[in-house]
Amino acid sequence: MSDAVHAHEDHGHHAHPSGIMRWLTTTNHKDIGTLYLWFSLIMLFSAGSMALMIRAELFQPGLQLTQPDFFNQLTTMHGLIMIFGVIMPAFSGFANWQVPLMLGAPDMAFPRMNNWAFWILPVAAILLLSSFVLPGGAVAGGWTMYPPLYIQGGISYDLTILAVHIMGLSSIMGSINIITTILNMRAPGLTLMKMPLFVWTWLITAYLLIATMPVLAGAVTMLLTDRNFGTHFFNAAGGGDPVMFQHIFWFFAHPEVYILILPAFGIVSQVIPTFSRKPLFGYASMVYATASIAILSFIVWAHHMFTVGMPVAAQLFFMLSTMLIAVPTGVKVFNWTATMWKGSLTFETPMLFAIAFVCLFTIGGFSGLVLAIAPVDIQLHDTYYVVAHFHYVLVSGALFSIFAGIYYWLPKWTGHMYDERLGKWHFWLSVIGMNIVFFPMHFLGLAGMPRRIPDYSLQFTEFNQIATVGAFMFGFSQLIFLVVVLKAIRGGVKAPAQVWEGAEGLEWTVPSPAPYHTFVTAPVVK
Ligand code: HEM
Ligand SMILES: [Cu+2]
Repeated sequence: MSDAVHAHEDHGHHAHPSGIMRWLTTTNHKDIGTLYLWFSLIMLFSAGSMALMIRAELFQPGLQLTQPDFFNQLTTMHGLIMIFGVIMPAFSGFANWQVPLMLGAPDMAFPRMNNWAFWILPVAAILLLSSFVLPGGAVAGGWTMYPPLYIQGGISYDLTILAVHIMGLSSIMGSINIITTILNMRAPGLTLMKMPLFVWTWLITAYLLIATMPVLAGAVTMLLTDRNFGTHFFNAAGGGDPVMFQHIFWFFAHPEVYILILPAFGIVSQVIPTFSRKPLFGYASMVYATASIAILSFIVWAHHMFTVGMPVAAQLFFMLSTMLIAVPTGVKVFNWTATMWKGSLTFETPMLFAIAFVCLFTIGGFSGLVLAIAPVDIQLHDTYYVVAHFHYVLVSGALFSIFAGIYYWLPKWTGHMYDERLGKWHFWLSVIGMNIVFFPMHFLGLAGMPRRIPDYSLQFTEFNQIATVGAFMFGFSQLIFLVVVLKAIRGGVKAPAQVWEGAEGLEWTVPSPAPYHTFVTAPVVK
């Protein structure tokens, strides 16, 4: 009894450790958000340099800089790290910083689990990156991990499976935390249908993660036992089926692509109303559209495998269900446009990235619809057209929304305004560079250039050269972003609590920088 009382008194406000121990042991949602965001930025530069090596090799036909096997390691690790190491952790960083602030909650529901969810990520990153120096090099079978390649490879394949398990565990812990926080820790009066859209999109994303990460874990565990323990799940010689892997993998990975985009929809839905000085058009329809996209994402997976040979009825089902996703997505694009309609618009950097998101993500959505047409996809599958598609949705979609969100909330996080002039330079160089890299890839794909090859036929040279020039332009302009962030951390014009004139939400009621502990007593929302 007295022990319990003692323990209760002890908990709370003693001085928290400083230096490295502050970060290792932190249970503070803002610290953990910052850790996620820095981790993501470091991974962006490491996977980004792999992309530049890939593009440098592809500047000319023939083999210049890399051997084919190393080239395949670069494309595989680039994809794996960009998805699991950059986009997902960045969104977790936003969730940690913003969900409690937007809900008027003092912290996340499970602060210690929050600490674990982050700190196992660098372990996974080290497993992945260090495999470059192991015998046989890093994994080279593509981020999609298809057998038989993934059954045949060396030790790095086992390490990658372990890394995928760790990253999945981190996502599940993060999601449990986010769902519990949103459902239980909202300020009095903040009903679900009053929540900021960013919180809504993360709530739905967290459910997607909990539903699909175990599927991925199952798939890679079966790979592991096929590799090491004599099972034959995916080995045709032993009665297994490699196509079964593709079904299991894409049952995870198509919802996964929405995990990579729903929080982006959330960020853009915060930024556009602010700089339009109007409330979001169609709030409720945005919530329902997000939920519909999430539900539909479970029934379209085989659009990634039209070429494996499936009954016509199945082809039709997956083609039409995929096209159905364009309806709620169209609702969203309509609502963002309608929010801007007759608003008093201003074009600060967050808004520029958000507008670019709406325009360019839509291009990616359209090329997705083209790919969804089964007979067309049989021509375009595994060509550069697919590469163009997913970079439009992931770079000008997910990544641009992350930039929009960083510029939008950086003054709240650091207490300083970022350098608007440098921000605009970063925006324009990124948006122009990005289109120079990826737009020509549509033409390359239509002309038949396969993806994942280090060498190509002569007729593809010009578009590849253009793409490589754009890639270096895009890549190096990210250094401007790094400078902007560092400058804002070190100083600059002091940011007021209400950073943006038109912004609404509880995060703008606390000072900038947001104090270490906020909403110790809950605000009341009317
Ligand atoms: C209207 C929405 C969308 C449609 C109709 C669509 C459709 C498709 C189809 C049919 C493919 C398969 C192409 C092939 O391999 O032959 C594909 C590939 C892909 N999509 Fe989408 N998509 C949409 C949105 C998205 C979004 C939002 C993301 C991510 C943020 C995304 C990421 C990807 C990726 C990464 C691949 C390539 C997977 C791989 O083979 O490595 N897509 N998409
Ligand atoms: Cu898909």
